[in-house]
Amino acid sequence: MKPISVEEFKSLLQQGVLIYDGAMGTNLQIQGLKLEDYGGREGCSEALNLFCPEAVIKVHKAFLEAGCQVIETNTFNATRISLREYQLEDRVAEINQKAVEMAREAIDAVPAAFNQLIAGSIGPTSMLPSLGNISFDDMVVAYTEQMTALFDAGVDIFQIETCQDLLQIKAALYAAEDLFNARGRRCPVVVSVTLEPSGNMLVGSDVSAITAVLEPYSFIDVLSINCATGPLEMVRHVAHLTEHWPRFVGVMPNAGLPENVGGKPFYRMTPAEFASFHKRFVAEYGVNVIGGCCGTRPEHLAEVVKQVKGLVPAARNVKKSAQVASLFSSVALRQNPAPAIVGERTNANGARQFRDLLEAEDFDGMTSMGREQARGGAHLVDLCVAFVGRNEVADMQKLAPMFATQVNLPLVIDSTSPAAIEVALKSHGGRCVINSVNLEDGGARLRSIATLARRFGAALICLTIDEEGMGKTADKKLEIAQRIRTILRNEFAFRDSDMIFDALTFTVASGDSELRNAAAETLKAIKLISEQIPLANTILGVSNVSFGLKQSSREILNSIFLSEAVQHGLTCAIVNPARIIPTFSISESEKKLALDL
Ligand code: THG
Repeated sequence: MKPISVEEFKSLLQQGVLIYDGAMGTNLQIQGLKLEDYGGREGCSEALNLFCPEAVIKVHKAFLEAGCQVIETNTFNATRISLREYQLEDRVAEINQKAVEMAREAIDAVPAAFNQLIAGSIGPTSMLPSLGNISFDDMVVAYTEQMTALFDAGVDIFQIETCQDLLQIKAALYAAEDLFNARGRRCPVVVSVTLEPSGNMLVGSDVSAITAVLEPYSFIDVLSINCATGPLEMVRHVAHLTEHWPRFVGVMPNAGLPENVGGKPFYRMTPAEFASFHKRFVAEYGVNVIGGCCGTRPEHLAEVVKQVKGLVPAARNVKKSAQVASLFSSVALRQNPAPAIVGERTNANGARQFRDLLEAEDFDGMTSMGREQARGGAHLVDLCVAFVGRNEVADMQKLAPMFATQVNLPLVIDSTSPAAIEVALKSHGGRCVINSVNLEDGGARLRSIATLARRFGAALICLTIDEEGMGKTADKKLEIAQRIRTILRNEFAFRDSDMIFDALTFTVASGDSELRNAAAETLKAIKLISEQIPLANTILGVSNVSFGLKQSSREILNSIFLSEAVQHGLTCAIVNPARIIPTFSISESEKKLALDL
Protein backbone atom coordinates (compact mmCIF):
# COMPACT_ATOMS: atom_id res chain seq x y z
CA MET A 1 0.00 0.00 0.00
CA LYS A 2 1.30 3.42 -0.93
CA PRO A 3 1.06 5.90 1.97
CA ILE A 4 -1.51 8.67 1.61
CA SER A 5 -0.26 11.94 0.12
CA VAL A 6 -0.68 15.25 1.89
CA GLU A 7 -3.14 16.40 -0.78
CA GLU A 8 -5.25 13.25 -0.43
CA PHE A 9 -5.21 13.61 3.34
CA LYS A 10 -6.38 17.21 3.18
CA SER A 11 -9.12 16.41 0.74
CA LEU A 12 -10.25 13.52 2.95
CA LEU A 13 -10.61 15.92 5.86
CA GLN A 14 -12.42 18.45 3.73
CA GLN A 15 -15.01 15.80 2.93
CA GLY A 16 -15.82 14.96 6.54
CA VAL A 17 -14.64 13.95 9.97
CA LEU A 18 -11.82 11.42 10.36
CA ILE A 19 -12.16 8.87 13.18
CA TYR A 20 -9.09 7.51 14.95
CA ASP A 21 -8.90 4.52 17.27
CA GLY A 22 -8.85 4.51 21.09
CA ALA A 23 -6.39 3.54 23.80
CA MET A 24 -3.63 1.03 23.15
CA GLY A 25 -2.46 0.71 26.78
CA THR A 26 -5.90 0.12 28.29
CA ASN A 27 -6.72 -2.59 25.78
CA LEU A 28 -3.40 -4.35 26.24
CA GLN A 29 -3.76 -4.35 30.02
CA ILE A 30 -7.10 -6.15 29.99
CA GLN A 31 -5.56 -9.04 28.07
CA GLY A 32 -3.77 -10.24 31.21
CA LEU A 33 -0.41 -10.54 29.48
CA LYS A 34 2.48 -12.27 31.24
CA LEU A 35 5.97 -10.98 31.95
CA GLU A 36 7.39 -13.20 29.21
CA ASP A 37 5.05 -11.61 26.65
CA TYR A 38 6.98 -8.41 27.37
CA GLY A 39 10.29 -10.24 27.00
CA GLY A 40 10.77 -9.61 30.71
CA ARG A 41 10.33 -5.83 30.30
CA GLU A 42 7.42 -5.19 32.60
CA GLY A 43 5.46 -2.08 31.65
CA CYS A 44 7.07 -1.67 28.24
CA SER A 45 4.21 -1.90 25.73
CA GLU A 46 6.59 -1.51 22.80
CA ALA A 47 8.41 -4.70 23.83
CA LEU A 48 5.28 -6.55 22.71
CA ASN A 49 6.13 -5.63 19.12
CA LEU A 50 9.11 -7.97 19.45
CA PHE A 51 7.87 -10.60 21.88
CA CYS A 52 4.08 -10.79 21.53
CA PRO A 53 2.84 -8.98 18.42
CA GLU A 54 -0.51 -10.86 18.48
CA ALA A 55 -1.60 -8.86 21.53
CA VAL A 56 -1.12 -5.59 19.67
CA ILE A 57 -2.67 -6.81 16.42
CA LYS A 58 -5.70 -7.89 18.43
CA VAL A 59 -6.21 -4.32 19.67
CA HIS A 60 -5.80 -2.91 16.16
CA LYS A 61 -8.35 -5.35 14.77
CA ALA A 62 -10.89 -4.54 17.47
CA PHE A 63 -10.75 -0.84 16.63
CA LEU A 64 -10.91 -1.51 12.89
CA GLU A 65 -13.93 -3.72 13.48
CA ALA A 66 -15.49 -0.84 15.42
CA GLY A 67 -15.21 1.17 12.19
CA CYS A 68 -12.20 3.40 12.97
CA GLN A 69 -10.51 4.87 9.91
CA VAL A 70 -7.09 5.46 11.47
CA ILE A 71 -5.13 3.19 13.81
CA GLU A 72 -2.06 4.29 15.70
CA THR A 73 1.11 2.22 15.81
CA ASN A 74 2.26 0.81 19.14
CA THR A 75 5.30 3.11 19.21
CA PHE A 76 4.38 5.79 21.74
CA ASN A 77 7.58 5.15 23.70
CA ALA A 78 9.68 3.86 20.82
CA THR A 79 12.46 6.43 20.96
CA ARG A 80 15.96 5.69 22.13
CA ILE A 81 15.32 7.97 25.11
CA SER A 82 12.41 5.91 26.45
CA LEU A 83 13.57 2.46 25.35
CA ARG A 84 16.87 2.91 27.19
CA GLU A 85 15.00 2.22 30.44
CA TYR A 86 14.36 -1.31 29.16
CA GLN A 87 17.72 -1.89 27.48
CA LEU A 88 15.98 -1.80 24.10
CA GLU A 89 17.63 1.38 22.79
CA ASP A 90 19.49 -0.51 20.08
CA ARG A 91 16.26 -1.88 18.63
CA VAL A 92 14.49 1.41 17.87
CA ALA A 93 14.36 0.90 14.11
CA GLU A 94 13.16 -2.68 14.40
CA ILE A 95 10.44 -1.88 16.97
CA ASN A 96 9.04 0.96 14.88
CA GLN A 97 9.19 -0.94 11.63
CA LYS A 98 7.49 -3.97 13.12
CA ALA A 99 4.78 -1.76 14.57
CA VAL A 100 3.89 -0.45 11.12
CA GLU A 101 3.87 -3.98 9.68
CA MET A 102 1.56 -5.14 12.47
CA ALA A 103 -0.85 -2.27 11.82
CA ARG A 104 -0.77 -3.17 8.12
CA GLU A 105 -1.48 -6.82 8.92
CA ALA A 106 -4.52 -5.83 10.98
CA ILE A 107 -5.83 -3.61 8.19
CA ASP A 108 -5.42 -6.41 5.67
CA ALA A 109 -7.43 -8.68 7.96
CA VAL A 110 -10.32 -6.22 8.42
CA PRO A 111 -11.28 -4.87 5.03
CA ALA A 112 -13.46 -1.79 4.82
CA ALA A 113 -15.20 0.29 2.20
CA PHE A 114 -12.85 3.16 2.90
CA ASN A 115 -9.10 3.70 3.01
CA GLN A 116 -7.80 2.75 6.49
CA LEU A 117 -4.74 4.70 7.55
CA ILE A 118 -1.78 4.12 9.85
CA ALA A 119 -0.66 6.95 12.10
CA GLY A 120 2.82 6.56 13.55
CA SER A 121 2.55 7.34 17.25
CA ILE A 122 5.40 9.58 18.41
CA GLY A 123 5.28 10.25 22.14
CA PRO A 124 6.84 12.99 24.26
CA THR A 125 9.45 10.85 26.05
CA SER A 126 9.75 11.60 29.74
CA MET A 127 12.13 14.51 29.12
CA LEU A 128 11.19 18.19 29.17
CA PRO A 129 13.75 20.21 27.20
CA SER A 130 12.36 23.53 28.46
CA LEU A 131 13.32 22.46 31.97
CA GLY A 132 16.79 21.36 30.87
CA ASN A 133 16.18 17.58 31.21
CA ILE A 134 17.64 17.10 27.73
CA SER A 135 19.17 19.28 25.04
CA PHE A 136 17.25 20.24 21.93
CA ASP A 137 19.85 18.56 19.73
CA ASP A 138 19.72 15.25 21.62
CA MET A 139 15.97 15.27 21.33
CA VAL A 140 16.21 15.86 17.57
CA VAL A 141 18.59 12.89 17.23
CA ALA A 142 16.15 10.60 19.06
CA TYR A 143 13.14 11.76 17.05
CA THR A 144 15.03 11.47 13.77
CA GLU A 145 15.78 7.83 14.48
CA GLN A 146 12.17 6.96 15.32
CA MET A 147 10.64 9.02 12.52
CA THR A 148 13.00 7.63 9.91
CA ALA A 149 11.97 4.08 10.82
CA LEU A 150 8.25 4.92 10.79
CA PHE A 151 8.47 6.88 7.54
CA ASP A 152 10.50 4.28 5.68
CA ALA A 153 8.15 1.55 6.87
CA GLY A 154 5.35 3.46 5.15
CA VAL A 155 3.22 5.13 7.84
CA ASP A 156 0.58 7.46 6.47
CA ILE A 157 0.69 10.09 9.21
CA PHE A 158 3.11 11.37 11.85
CA GLN A 159 1.18 11.61 15.10
CA ILE A 160 3.31 13.76 17.44
CA GLU A 161 1.15 13.32 20.48
CA THR A 162 0.64 13.81 24.19
CA CYS A 163 2.99 16.78 23.94
CA GLN A 164 3.90 18.32 27.29
CA ASP A 165 6.40 20.96 26.24
CA LEU A 166 6.41 23.30 23.22
CA LEU A 167 10.17 22.97 22.89
CA GLN A 168 9.75 19.19 22.64
CA ILE A 169 7.31 19.77 19.77
CA LYS A 170 9.79 22.07 18.04
CA ALA A 171 12.47 19.36 18.30
CA ALA A 172 10.11 16.80 16.78
CA LEU A 173 9.19 19.20 13.95
CA TYR A 174 12.85 19.99 13.38
CA ALA A 175 13.59 16.28 12.96
CA ALA A 176 10.57 15.78 10.72
CA GLU A 177 11.48 18.68 8.43
CA ASP A 178 15.02 17.38 7.89
CA LEU A 179 13.68 13.90 7.19
CA PHE A 180 11.10 15.19 4.70
CA ASN A 181 13.80 17.16 2.89
CA ALA A 182 16.08 14.14 2.78
CA ARG A 183 13.32 11.93 1.36
CA GLY A 184 11.97 14.55 -1.04
CA ARG A 185 8.43 13.95 0.20
CA ARG A 186 6.50 14.69 3.37
CA CYS A 187 3.65 12.89 5.08
CA PRO A 188 0.70 14.51 6.86
CA VAL A 189 1.60 15.78 10.33
CA VAL A 190 -0.70 15.85 13.36
CA VAL A 191 0.51 17.59 16.53
CA SER A 192 -1.53 16.75 19.59
CA VAL A 193 -0.95 18.57 22.86
CA THR A 194 -1.88 17.52 26.38
CA LEU A 195 -3.56 20.06 28.63
CA GLU A 196 -3.58 19.24 32.32
CA PRO A 197 -6.78 19.74 34.33
CA SER A 198 -5.31 23.20 35.17
CA GLY A 199 -5.77 24.10 31.49
CA ASN A 200 -2.04 24.35 30.76
CA MET A 201 0.58 22.00 29.37
CA LEU A 202 2.82 20.34 31.95
CA VAL A 203 5.47 23.01 31.42
CA GLY A 204 2.84 25.73 31.91
CA SER A 205 1.96 26.89 28.38
CA ASP A 206 -1.64 27.92 27.85
CA VAL A 207 -3.57 27.19 24.71
CA SER A 208 -2.95 30.67 23.27
CA ALA A 209 0.81 30.08 23.44
CA ILE A 210 0.32 26.76 21.67
CA THR A 211 -1.47 28.25 18.67
CA ALA A 212 0.94 31.22 18.47
CA VAL A 213 4.02 28.99 18.52
CA LEU A 214 2.77 26.31 16.13
CA GLU A 215 0.90 28.43 13.58
CA PRO A 216 4.05 29.37 11.59
CA TYR A 217 4.86 25.68 11.01
CA SER A 218 2.91 25.31 7.78
CA PHE A 219 3.45 21.55 7.60
CA ILE A 220 1.35 20.88 10.70
CA ASP A 221 -1.89 19.77 9.08
CA VAL A 222 -3.89 19.09 12.25
CA LEU A 223 -3.56 20.56 15.73
CA SER A 224 -5.22 18.38 18.31
CA ILE A 225 -5.67 17.88 22.05
CA ASN A 226 -5.33 14.48 23.69
CA CYS A 227 -4.99 12.76 27.08
CA ALA A 228 -4.99 14.08 30.67
CA THR A 229 -8.73 14.76 30.85
CA GLY A 230 -12.06 13.70 29.46
CA PRO A 231 -13.97 15.56 26.76
CA LEU A 232 -15.85 17.84 29.18
CA GLU A 233 -12.65 19.52 30.39
CA MET A 234 -11.53 19.94 26.78
CA VAL A 235 -14.53 21.89 25.56
CA ARG A 236 -13.11 25.36 26.23
CA HIS A 237 -9.76 24.44 24.67
CA VAL A 238 -11.43 23.02 21.60
CA ALA A 239 -13.31 26.34 21.36
CA HIS A 240 -9.99 28.22 21.37
CA LEU A 241 -8.46 25.97 18.72
CA THR A 242 -11.42 26.19 16.40
CA GLU A 243 -11.41 29.99 16.72
CA HIS A 244 -7.65 30.54 16.35
CA TRP A 245 -6.07 27.62 14.51
CA PRO A 246 -6.25 28.18 10.74
CA ARG A 247 -5.94 24.51 9.71
CA PHE A 248 -7.69 21.27 10.83
CA VAL A 249 -8.48 20.63 14.50
CA GLY A 250 -8.55 17.31 16.37
CA VAL A 251 -9.62 16.07 19.79
CA MET A 252 -8.86 12.71 21.45
CA PRO A 253 -9.97 12.70 25.08
CA ASN A 254 -9.69 10.09 27.79
CA ALA A 255 -12.87 8.31 28.81
CA GLY A 256 -13.37 10.94 31.50
CA LEU A 257 -11.00 12.13 34.21
CA PRO A 258 -9.11 9.18 35.68
CA GLU A 259 -10.32 7.99 39.08
CA ASN A 260 -8.15 6.01 41.41
CA VAL A 261 -9.63 2.55 41.90
CA GLY A 262 -7.51 0.08 43.83
CA GLY A 263 -4.36 2.07 43.04
CA LYS A 264 -5.00 2.02 39.30
CA PRO A 265 -6.48 4.68 37.03
CA PHE A 266 -10.06 3.96 36.17
CA TYR A 267 -12.02 5.68 33.42
CA ARG A 268 -15.72 5.80 33.98
CA MET A 269 -17.26 7.54 30.98
CA THR A 270 -19.71 5.41 29.00
CA PRO A 271 -19.51 5.02 25.23
CA ALA A 272 -22.78 6.93 24.77
CA GLU A 273 -21.61 9.90 26.81
CA PHE A 274 -18.20 9.88 25.13
CA ALA A 275 -19.75 9.82 21.67
CA SER A 276 -22.20 12.61 22.44
CA PHE A 277 -19.27 14.96 23.21
CA HIS A 278 -17.67 14.09 19.89
CA LYS A 279 -20.91 14.78 18.11
CA ARG A 280 -20.88 18.28 19.62
CA PHE A 281 -17.20 18.83 18.82
CA VAL A 282 -17.86 18.10 15.17
CA ALA A 283 -21.32 19.58 14.64
CA GLU A 284 -20.97 22.67 16.84
CA TYR A 285 -17.26 23.48 16.89
CA GLY A 286 -16.10 22.25 13.51
CA VAL A 287 -13.58 19.62 14.68
CA ASN A 288 -12.22 17.47 11.82
CA VAL A 289 -10.36 14.63 13.57
CA ILE A 290 -11.61 12.66 16.57
CA GLY A 291 -10.59 9.61 18.52
CA GLY A 292 -9.97 8.33 22.01
CA CYS A 293 -7.12 8.28 24.48
CA CYS A 294 -6.70 6.52 27.85
CA GLY A 295 -9.58 4.32 28.91
CA THR A 296 -11.34 4.30 25.55
CA ARG A 297 -12.31 0.82 24.38
CA PRO A 298 -13.58 -0.45 21.05
CA GLU A 299 -17.13 0.01 22.42
CA HIS A 300 -16.46 3.73 22.85
CA LEU A 301 -15.23 4.09 19.29
CA ALA A 302 -18.01 1.94 17.86
CA GLU A 303 -20.49 4.36 19.41
CA VAL A 304 -18.53 7.33 18.06
CA VAL A 305 -18.63 5.81 14.59
CA LYS A 306 -22.36 5.26 14.94
CA GLN A 307 -23.13 8.79 16.08
CA VAL A 308 -20.57 10.87 14.21
CA LYS A 309 -19.59 9.19 10.95
CA GLY A 310 -20.79 11.16 7.98
CA LEU A 311 -21.31 14.36 9.99
CA VAL A 312 -19.97 17.43 8.27
CA PRO A 313 -17.88 19.58 10.62
CA ALA A 314 -19.43 23.00 11.32
CA ALA A 315 -17.99 25.91 9.36
CA ARG A 316 -15.46 27.92 11.36
CA ASN A 317 -14.55 31.57 11.46
CA VAL A 318 -10.86 31.80 12.32
CA LYS A 319 -9.46 35.03 13.76
CA LYS A 320 -6.14 36.02 12.26
CA SER A 321 -3.61 38.26 13.96
CA ALA A 322 0.16 38.13 14.36
CA GLN A 323 1.00 36.65 17.73
CA VAL A 324 4.27 36.03 19.50
CA ALA A 325 4.54 34.10 22.75
CA SER A 326 6.47 33.52 25.91
CA LEU A 327 6.70 29.88 26.92
CA PHE A 328 3.47 30.48 28.84
CA SER A 329 1.14 32.73 26.86
CA SER A 330 0.69 34.67 23.64
CA VAL A 331 1.00 38.40 23.00
CA ALA A 332 -0.45 40.23 19.99
CA LEU A 333 2.03 42.36 18.06
CA ARG A 334 -0.84 44.78 17.43
CA GLN A 335 -1.71 46.14 20.85
CA ASN A 336 -4.63 48.41 21.50
CA PRO A 337 -3.56 51.03 22.32
CA ALA A 338 -0.34 50.69 20.28
CA PRO A 339 2.52 50.09 20.64
CA ALA A 340 3.62 46.65 21.78
CA ILE A 341 6.44 47.62 24.13
CA VAL A 342 9.76 45.76 24.00
CA GLY A 343 11.68 46.27 27.23
CA GLU A 344 15.14 47.61 26.29
CA ARG A 345 16.98 47.34 29.63
CA THR A 346 18.20 43.75 29.28
CA ASN A 347 20.84 44.85 26.80
CA ALA A 348 24.55 44.76 27.64
CA ASN A 349 25.12 47.74 25.34
CA GLY A 350 22.09 49.69 26.48
CA ALA A 351 22.20 49.49 30.25
CA ARG A 352 25.23 49.71 32.52
CA GLN A 353 23.45 47.72 35.24
CA PHE A 354 22.89 44.79 32.86
CA ARG A 355 26.45 44.97 31.58
CA ASP A 356 27.86 44.93 35.13
CA LEU A 357 25.75 41.90 35.98
CA LEU A 358 26.99 40.17 32.83
CA GLU A 359 30.57 40.91 33.70
CA ALA A 360 29.99 39.49 37.18
CA GLU A 361 28.21 36.51 35.54
CA ASP A 362 25.23 37.17 37.77
CA PHE A 363 22.73 35.43 35.51
CA ASP A 364 20.03 35.44 38.17
CA GLY A 365 20.37 39.20 38.50
CA MET A 366 20.12 39.58 34.72
CA THR A 367 17.01 37.41 34.64
CA SER A 368 15.48 39.45 37.38
CA MET A 369 16.02 42.59 35.25
CA GLY A 370 13.97 40.76 32.63
CA ARG A 371 11.13 40.26 35.10
CA GLU A 372 11.41 43.93 36.06
CA GLN A 373 10.67 44.85 32.44
CA ALA A 374 7.49 42.80 32.67
CA ARG A 375 6.42 44.54 35.86
CA GLY A 376 7.14 47.90 34.22
CA GLY A 377 4.58 47.17 31.52
CA ALA A 378 6.64 45.67 28.67
CA HIS A 379 4.85 43.26 26.32
CA LEU A 380 8.08 41.65 25.09
CA VAL A 381 11.67 41.65 26.30
CA ASP A 382 14.83 42.43 24.31
CA LEU A 383 17.88 40.34 25.22
CA CYS A 384 21.30 41.41 24.04
CA VAL A 385 24.48 39.84 25.42
CA ALA A 386 26.79 40.74 22.56
CA PHE A 387 29.61 42.40 24.42
CA VAL A 388 33.21 42.94 23.44
CA GLY A 389 35.56 40.44 25.03
CA ARG A 390 32.81 37.96 25.96
CA ASN A 391 31.55 34.78 24.33
CA GLU A 392 28.08 35.73 23.11
CA VAL A 393 27.06 32.16 22.24
CA ALA A 394 28.00 30.86 25.68
CA ASP A 395 26.23 33.74 27.44
CA MET A 396 23.12 33.25 25.33
CA GLN A 397 23.20 29.51 26.02
CA LYS A 398 23.11 30.29 29.72
CA LEU A 399 20.53 33.10 29.69
CA ALA A 400 17.97 32.19 27.03
CA PRO A 401 16.65 29.15 28.93
CA MET A 402 16.48 31.20 32.13
CA PHE A 403 14.54 33.93 30.36
CA ALA A 404 12.31 31.26 28.81
CA THR A 405 11.19 29.77 32.12
CA GLN A 406 11.50 32.77 34.46
CA VAL A 407 10.42 35.79 32.41
CA ASN A 408 6.85 35.64 31.19
CA LEU A 409 7.41 37.75 28.07
CA PRO A 410 8.06 36.76 24.45
CA LEU A 411 11.80 36.96 23.78
CA VAL A 412 13.33 39.41 21.30
CA ILE A 413 16.74 37.94 20.51
CA ASP A 414 18.91 41.01 19.92
CA SER A 415 21.90 39.65 18.05
CA THR A 416 23.43 39.57 14.60
CA SER A 417 25.25 36.29 15.22
CA PRO A 418 23.50 33.29 13.65
CA ALA A 419 25.18 30.98 16.19
CA ALA A 420 23.92 33.01 19.16
CA ILE A 421 20.44 33.27 17.63
CA GLU A 422 20.37 29.53 17.07
CA VAL A 423 21.18 28.61 20.67
CA ALA A 424 18.49 31.01 21.87
CA LEU A 425 15.91 29.50 19.53
CA LYS A 426 16.85 25.99 20.64
CA SER A 427 16.21 26.81 24.27
CA HIS A 428 12.98 28.79 24.05
CA GLY A 429 9.60 27.13 23.62
CA GLY A 430 7.76 30.39 22.91
CA ARG A 431 7.40 32.26 19.63
CA CYS A 432 10.46 34.52 19.56
CA VAL A 433 11.37 37.58 17.54
CA ILE A 434 14.84 37.85 15.99
CA ASN A 435 16.41 41.32 16.16
CA SER A 436 17.62 41.73 13.44
CA VAL A 437 18.59 41.38 9.77
CA ASN A 438 19.61 43.96 7.15
CA LEU A 439 21.28 44.15 3.74
CA GLU A 440 24.62 45.56 4.84
CA ASP A 441 26.51 42.64 3.30
CA GLY A 442 24.14 42.25 0.36
CA GLY A 443 22.07 39.49 1.96
CA ALA A 444 24.26 36.53 3.01
CA ARG A 445 23.66 37.01 6.73
CA LEU A 446 20.03 37.85 6.16
CA ARG A 447 19.60 34.55 4.39
CA SER A 448 21.26 32.51 7.10
CA ILE A 449 19.18 34.17 9.83
CA ALA A 450 15.97 33.91 7.77
CA THR A 451 16.58 30.16 7.47
CA LEU A 452 16.72 29.91 11.26
CA ALA A 453 13.67 32.11 11.71
CA ARG A 454 11.63 29.88 9.39
CA ARG A 455 12.72 26.64 11.02
CA PHE A 456 11.71 27.88 14.46
CA GLY A 457 8.70 29.93 13.39
CA ALA A 458 10.20 33.18 14.68
CA ALA A 459 9.21 36.68 13.57
CA LEU A 460 11.96 38.83 12.14
CA ILE A 461 12.93 42.48 12.64
CA CYS A 462 14.29 43.95 9.41
CA LEU A 463 16.43 47.07 9.53
CA THR A 464 16.47 49.55 6.66
CA ILE A 465 20.20 49.25 6.07
CA ASP A 466 21.80 48.21 2.76
CA GLU A 467 25.27 48.03 1.21
CA GLU A 468 25.50 51.83 1.36
CA GLY A 469 24.59 52.01 5.03
CA MET A 470 21.49 53.15 6.86
CA GLY A 471 18.76 54.56 4.62
CA LYS A 472 18.50 58.26 5.32
CA THR A 473 15.41 59.37 3.41
CA ALA A 474 11.93 57.94 3.76
CA ASP A 475 11.93 56.73 0.15
CA LYS A 476 15.26 54.97 0.56
CA LYS A 477 14.05 53.28 3.78
CA LEU A 478 10.93 52.04 2.00
CA GLU A 479 12.99 50.78 -0.94
CA ILE A 480 15.25 48.74 1.38
CA ALA A 481 12.24 47.38 3.27
CA GLN A 482 10.69 46.23 -0.02
CA ARG A 483 13.95 44.60 -1.10
CA ILE A 484 14.14 42.61 2.14
CA ARG A 485 10.46 41.71 1.91
CA THR A 486 10.90 40.31 -1.60
CA ILE A 487 13.75 38.06 -0.49
CA LEU A 488 11.87 36.84 2.59
CA ARG A 489 8.68 36.14 0.66
CA ASN A 490 10.19 34.57 -2.44
CA GLU A 491 13.04 32.58 -0.96
CA PHE A 492 11.71 31.72 2.51
CA ALA A 493 7.92 31.80 2.20
CA PHE A 494 7.67 34.44 4.92
CA ARG A 495 4.35 36.18 5.24
CA ASP A 496 4.17 39.94 5.74
CA SER A 497 2.81 39.35 9.23
CA ASP A 498 6.09 37.59 10.17
CA MET A 499 8.07 40.76 9.37
CA ILE A 500 8.68 43.76 11.61
CA PHE A 501 10.31 46.69 9.80
CA ASP A 502 12.57 49.10 11.62
CA ALA A 503 12.96 52.44 9.81
CA LEU A 504 15.72 53.39 12.31
CA THR A 505 16.65 56.83 13.43
CA PHE A 506 19.85 58.64 14.27
CA THR A 507 20.01 60.93 17.24
CA VAL A 508 18.77 64.43 16.47
CA ALA A 509 21.22 65.84 18.98
CA SER A 510 24.46 65.27 17.11
CA GLY A 511 24.72 68.80 15.74
CA ASP A 512 25.37 67.26 12.32
CA SER A 513 23.37 69.35 9.84
CA GLU A 514 22.94 66.36 7.53
CA LEU A 515 21.03 64.54 10.26
CA ARG A 516 18.71 67.39 11.19
CA ASN A 517 15.83 65.75 9.35
CA ALA A 518 16.59 62.23 10.54
CA ALA A 519 13.62 61.86 12.86
CA ALA A 520 11.17 63.41 10.39
CA GLU A 521 12.33 61.02 7.61
CA THR A 522 11.89 58.10 9.97
CA LEU A 523 8.32 59.13 10.77
CA LYS A 524 7.56 59.49 7.06
CA ALA A 525 9.08 56.07 6.40
CA ILE A 526 6.93 54.44 9.10
CA LYS A 527 3.86 55.85 7.36
CA LEU A 528 5.01 54.69 3.91
CA ILE A 529 5.91 51.17 5.08
CA SER A 530 2.61 50.82 6.98
CA GLU A 531 0.69 51.86 3.86
CA GLN A 532 2.65 49.74 1.38
CA ILE A 533 2.98 46.61 3.54
CA PRO A 534 -0.11 46.84 5.74
CA LEU A 535 0.11 43.34 7.26
CA ALA A 536 3.70 43.82 8.41
CA ASN A 537 4.52 45.38 11.76
CA THR A 538 6.88 48.29 12.38
CA ILE A 539 9.27 48.90 15.25
CA LEU A 540 11.69 51.52 16.44
CA GLY A 541 14.46 51.73 19.03
CA VAL A 542 12.97 54.95 20.28
CA SER A 543 15.71 55.95 22.73
CA ASN A 544 18.22 56.19 19.87
CA VAL A 545 16.67 59.51 18.86
CA SER A 546 17.90 61.29 21.96
CA PHE A 547 21.43 59.93 22.49
CA GLY A 548 23.66 62.74 23.70
CA LEU A 549 20.99 64.79 25.46
CA LYS A 550 20.64 64.95 29.22
CA GLN A 551 18.40 62.40 30.92
CA SER A 552 15.41 64.65 31.68
CA SER A 553 15.29 66.00 28.11
CA ARG A 554 15.68 62.47 26.74
CA GLU A 555 12.57 61.25 28.51
CA ILE A 556 10.51 64.07 27.06
CA LEU A 557 11.91 63.77 23.54
CA ASN A 558 11.58 59.96 23.57
CA SER A 559 7.99 60.16 24.75
CA ILE A 560 6.95 62.78 22.18
CA PHE A 561 8.79 60.95 19.39
CA LEU A 562 7.11 57.67 20.33
CA SER A 563 3.70 59.32 20.31
CA GLU A 564 4.38 60.84 16.88
CA ALA A 565 5.64 57.51 15.55
CA VAL A 566 2.51 55.71 16.74
CA GLN A 567 0.38 58.33 14.96
CA HIS A 568 2.38 57.52 11.82
CA GLY A 569 1.47 53.82 12.20
CA LEU A 570 4.20 52.38 14.45
CA THR A 571 2.99 49.13 16.05
CA CYS A 572 5.97 48.16 18.27
CA ALA A 573 8.61 50.11 20.21
CA ILE A 574 11.83 49.22 22.00
CA VAL A 575 11.87 51.44 25.09
CA ASN A 576 12.25 51.45 28.82
CA PRO A 577 8.55 51.30 29.69
CA ALA A 578 9.22 52.87 33.10
CA ARG A 579 10.61 55.98 31.43
CA ILE A 580 7.82 56.79 29.01
CA ILE A 581 5.83 59.84 30.09
CA PRO A 582 2.21 60.16 28.95
CA THR A 583 2.12 63.10 26.53
CA PHE A 584 -0.71 64.82 28.40
CA SER A 585 1.59 65.34 31.37
CA ILE A 586 4.24 67.09 29.29
CA SER A 587 3.95 70.90 29.25
CA GLU A 588 3.00 72.65 25.98
CA SER A 589 6.32 74.47 25.76
CA GLU A 590 8.34 71.29 26.18
CA LYS A 591 6.08 69.50 23.73
CA LYS A 592 6.71 72.25 21.14
CA LEU A 593 10.46 72.14 21.76
CA ALA A 594 10.54 68.38 21.26
CA LEU A 595 8.41 68.54 18.10
CA ASP A 596 10.56 71.33 16.62
CA LEU A 597 13.65 69.28 17.32
N1 THG B 1 16.41 48.93 16.56
C1 THG B 1 16.39 47.63 16.86
N2 THG B 1 17.02 47.12 17.92
C2 THG B 1 17.74 47.93 18.74
C3 THG B 1 17.80 49.31 18.48
C4 THG B 1 17.09 49.81 17.36
N3 THG B 1 18.39 47.41 19.82
C5 THG B 1 19.26 48.23 20.60
C6 THG B 1 18.78 49.66 20.65
N4 THG B 1 18.50 50.12 19.32
C7 THG B 1 17.54 49.78 21.47
N5 THG B 1 17.85 49.62 22.85
C8 THG B 1 18.32 50.65 23.62
C9 THG B 1 18.66 50.38 24.94
C10 THG B 1 19.09 51.39 25.77
C11 THG B 1 19.20 52.69 25.30
C12 THG B 1 18.87 52.96 23.98
C13 THG B 1 18.41 51.95 23.14
C14 THG B 1 19.64 53.79 26.16
N6 THG B 1 20.23 53.49 27.32
C15 THG B 1 20.64 54.51 28.22
C16 THG B 1 21.94 55.15 27.68
O1 THG B 1 22.67 54.46 26.97
O2 THG B 1 22.15 56.32 27.91
C17 THG B 1 20.70 53.89 29.55
C18 THG B 1 22.00 53.90 30.26
C19 THG B 1 22.09 53.00 31.48
O3 THG B 1 21.08 52.67 32.14
O4 THG B 1 23.22 52.61 31.75
O5 THG B 1 19.47 54.93 25.83
O6 THG B 1 17.10 51.01 17.07
N7 THG B 1 15.68 46.83 16.07
